[in-house]
Amino acid sequence: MPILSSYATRPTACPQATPIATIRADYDRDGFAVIPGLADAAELAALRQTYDRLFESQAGWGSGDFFDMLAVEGAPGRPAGEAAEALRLPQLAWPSRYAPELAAAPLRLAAEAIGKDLLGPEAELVWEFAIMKPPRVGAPTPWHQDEASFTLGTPYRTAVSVWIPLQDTDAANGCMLYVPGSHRGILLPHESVDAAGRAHALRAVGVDPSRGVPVPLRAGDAVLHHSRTLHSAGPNTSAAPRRALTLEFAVKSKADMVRRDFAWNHGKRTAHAERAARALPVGQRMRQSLRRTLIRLGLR
Ligand SMILES: O=C(O)CCC(=O)C(=O)O
Repeated sequence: MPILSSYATRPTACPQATPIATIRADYDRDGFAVIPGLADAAELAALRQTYDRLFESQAGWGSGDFFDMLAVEGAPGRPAGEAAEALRLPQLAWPSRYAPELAAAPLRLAAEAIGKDLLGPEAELVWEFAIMKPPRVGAPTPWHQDEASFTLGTPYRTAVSVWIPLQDTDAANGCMLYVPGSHRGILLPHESVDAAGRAHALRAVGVDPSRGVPVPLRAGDAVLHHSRTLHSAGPNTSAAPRRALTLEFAVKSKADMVRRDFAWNHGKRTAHAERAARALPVGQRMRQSLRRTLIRLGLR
């Protein structure tokens, strides 16, 4: 595959940027690769302010984009209307909807260049989310493979995620952990973190956590991973928030469309997906449902 561009065109971020060939070799061997110097300090400082504004205001709650990955909204003892309880793993999907400046951020363009380097020029951003682990109570991110979340109609089977922390990350505040080489193994069965499938997060079944390698990063560095690579992140025991942005890239194609849901996604009805459905105009909701039916019947 041709090397199209390089994030090394951003000399202010890191004068010794790693050549894309090294990133590719690490990624092919391990299923993840560190990218030094993806973002510069000023960009990260501005982004931290944006995060704090978005998470404090719970931007995107009504449209279902804001939720706690582990919580079961509406369960006995939990408020139904808003995330008033202590959040332990809040996520905001599509943060650039709420902070449009993110769409043109230099770190996003640099990540996209790497996505295209690895997957080809047709690769595009397919998913974007922000996670904030609150100080002291931020929960671990369960072991999972991103592929387990690809639901019926997802127009790709493989994706590359670029994980960009907005401050230093280590074992104390929840750095990423990866099982090297797991992208070449099978997709493990997964289960919802709550038995009724109301919470967002999935966890892989049968993981040996001792095989996980922690990947601490300096602010400005990033790490990318294959959609089958087993990964998790530790709790945040520090006194400061741990903020991170994930940008996922893939090549969409009809031939690669997911045409059957995985068993663990069958009964999944998350509260935030219900909020999202309620926020959609009826016509759009009906078109979505028709599309899913046609895919299921093999007519699309
Ligand atoms: O930020 C985290 O805690 C986890 C992120 C993650 O699982 C991902 O980017 O795929």
